[in-house]
Amino acid sequence: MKKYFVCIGIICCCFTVNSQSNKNYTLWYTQPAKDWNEALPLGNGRLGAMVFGRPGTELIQLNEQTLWTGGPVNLNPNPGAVNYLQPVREELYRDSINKAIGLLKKIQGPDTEMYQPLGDIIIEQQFAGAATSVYRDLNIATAIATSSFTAAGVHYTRAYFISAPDQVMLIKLKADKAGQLNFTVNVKHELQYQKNTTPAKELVLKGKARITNDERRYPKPFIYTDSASCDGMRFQFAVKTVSNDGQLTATDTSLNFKNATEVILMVAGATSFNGYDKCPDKDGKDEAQLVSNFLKAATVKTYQQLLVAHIADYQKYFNRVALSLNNAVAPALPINERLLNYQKGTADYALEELFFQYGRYLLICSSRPGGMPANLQGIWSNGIRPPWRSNYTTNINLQMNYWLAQPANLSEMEWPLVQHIQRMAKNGAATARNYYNMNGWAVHHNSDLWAQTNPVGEGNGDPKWANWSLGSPWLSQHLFERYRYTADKKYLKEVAYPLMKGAADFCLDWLVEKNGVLITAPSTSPENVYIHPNGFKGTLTIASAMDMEIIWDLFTNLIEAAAILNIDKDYAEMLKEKRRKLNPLKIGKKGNLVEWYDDWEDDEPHHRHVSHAFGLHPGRQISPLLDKQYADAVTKTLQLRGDDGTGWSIAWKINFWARLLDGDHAYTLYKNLLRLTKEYNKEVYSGGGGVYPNLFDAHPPFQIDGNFGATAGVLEMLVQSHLGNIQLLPALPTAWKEGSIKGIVARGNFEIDIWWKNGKLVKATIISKQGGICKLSTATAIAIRNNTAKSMLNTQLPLQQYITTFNTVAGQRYQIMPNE
Ligand code: FUC
Repeated sequence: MKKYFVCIGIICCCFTVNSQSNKNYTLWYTQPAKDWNEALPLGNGRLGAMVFGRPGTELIQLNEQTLWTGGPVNLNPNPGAVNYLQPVREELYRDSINKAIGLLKKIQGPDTEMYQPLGDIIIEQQFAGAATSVYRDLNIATAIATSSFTAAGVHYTRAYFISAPDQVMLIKLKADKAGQLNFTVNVKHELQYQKNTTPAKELVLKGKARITNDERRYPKPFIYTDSASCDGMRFQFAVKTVSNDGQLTATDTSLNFKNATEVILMVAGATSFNGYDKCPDKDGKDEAQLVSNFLKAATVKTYQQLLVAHIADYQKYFNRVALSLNNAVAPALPINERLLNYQKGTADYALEELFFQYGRYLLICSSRPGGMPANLQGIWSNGIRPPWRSNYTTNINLQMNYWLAQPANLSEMEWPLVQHIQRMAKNGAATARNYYNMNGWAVHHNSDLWAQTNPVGEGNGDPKWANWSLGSPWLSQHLFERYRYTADKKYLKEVAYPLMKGAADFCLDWLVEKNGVLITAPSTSPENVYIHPNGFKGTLTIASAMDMEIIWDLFTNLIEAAAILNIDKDYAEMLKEKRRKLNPLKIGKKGNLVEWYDDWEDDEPHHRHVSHAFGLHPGRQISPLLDKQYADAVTKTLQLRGDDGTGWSIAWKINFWARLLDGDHAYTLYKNLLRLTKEYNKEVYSGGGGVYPNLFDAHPPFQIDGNFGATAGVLEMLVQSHLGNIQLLPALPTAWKEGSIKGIVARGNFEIDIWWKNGKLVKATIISKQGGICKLSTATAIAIRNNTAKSMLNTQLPLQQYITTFNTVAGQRYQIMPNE
């Protein structure tokens, strides 16, 4: 990449993209956004905005990452819960599933809180005649959105970005003829709020979130206080004018600009959130002071300085990875048209590149060190009752959000997840104790800003989701995988290992020995339903395959971690023994991997969850490179589940097929995900999982996990390292004949660039960040420069692979060439 002086809309600046990738990285449209799913997302991790690009009534919908209903978690709201586990088990062992379900509902606590929008900015622009040449875009290489239109011979342009270094949003409006810019700025919110203008002509909106979201007990209007001890979270945002060459007047509730040529607005927002264990009201931060500090600090700088700092900060992360497929050039069409053409079969490799990078863009914009993890919608949500509360759902969704972080070279962006796990481990210890009288820490189906961990459902939730209890071991996988990628032993010792051990303490208490094997009871296979041979439909089981695989994964990771840290030898031996006794995975009559305690039929054969394939991905228990029998069984299971589903389900399937080393099948799923979802598409297909016109993943509704999961899937197609060796191009689709990936990260902290042609490796380079042994696995023999590497054909593997082992020095780059 070279340095370029580039103009985007009305912004000119020096930054490092070439003009082709600039085109490839732009989502653009010739219509304003009709609805939220057409608007374009901006974010700095904390502050988010959806920009509609409407000429007359522009809408900028704002979010702040910490704005949620509620307050600190009540850790023991259901003291009787602890008495029910044994009765549940007894009913379950007798196959009286309905009785077991009834009793299990008594081990439930409150539902989670809800993520809330920060409010709307409305820019009412006056101009003569109709708006023509309407255009809007988002450039994900710079994280800048623009919009423009022409009216009565005047060309109007706007640009928008949200700065992470300066914590403010900038909006620049411009007319190409002097004095033609006339508009009013207003703000609003769906909750109760106040607005005013200050003597400095800042427009301020102040509001308060509900302390409870419980609609059953508190129907509309919402109750803002339900206990004397804590009130809901305060929030505030302000719009300030930082440059204006026309006349500005302020009413009590709006700003009016007349006869201007260029106006620059700055937006800052904050909440009173002061930590997951503090009342956001009486112990809250001073949100007004925060807003004022952000504005004061940023207005000292010029627009150009803010812009340059924003681009430099964003590109520090974004530019680490580049994907090129078949030398693709983006066609000169808006994204919505490209999506429709693509679905009809027109190849659009540039769209495939863009969608891959969009996942990275969204993670950089929604998950920054020091902040919260990306929730079900990242940070972008416009309803006060968002789908699934826009919370953290831990039976797949939160984890999927972070699969890409390490291989996509965005390690920093995963830190909010680690910190949230630390908070959940604290609350989860109380949950394990208060609900089950067990050790360690437990996380159930949902969490939120307040790090809630209890089984949800409030006594009415279906246990197939509400009582799923293995969140702590699954989340612990991320703790260990972070070590595997970064090779940071200090982190492993001080952060990951103690948390993983706490999760294992819970699992060790949760497991029960029955007929010589260890089982979990009660157990579910998240959200799926079986048909029992006796004819009834059930959700509760014993030792679902997923439970066994998740616990296998945690024990395996802990055994490895103890060896790496050279500690806890006896403990590791005990875990090995427990792992050996886990109820074994079974192969069913259709050749499938058995999901339940026995080989029962599914009520919904194409169910979106494929929980029992956990051992294939994200686990590492099943692989065609380890055991053909189980790999064949999981392949059969995936065939039975089919290639459709909700957005995240399709995204998971990309990863599954990549792990099965079937690049073409993984690619079929990637293409399925790039279908415009049903509300925007005349071509009807089942499920509706796909994308919206703004490339947000459609569950439907919008759920960001499918975006992140798809990017992770492409990374799995190009490099895998979960089994210890680094596999170069393990699942390359036939259609991607020629291409390159630069900056992808493999476990061991190796940063890799790969070039291929006609489906074969042409060259690769590997930078060793940490030093140590590098084990490469390739389809052809290779030679390595800069080392005395040994290359040998490993005939033990079921698929013929060349394994090349060599020692690396930290900071060195190694060249890999096919040895033909
Ligand atoms: C799980 C999934 C749903 C949805 C929700 C947020 O419950 O089964 O499909 O993704 O999480």
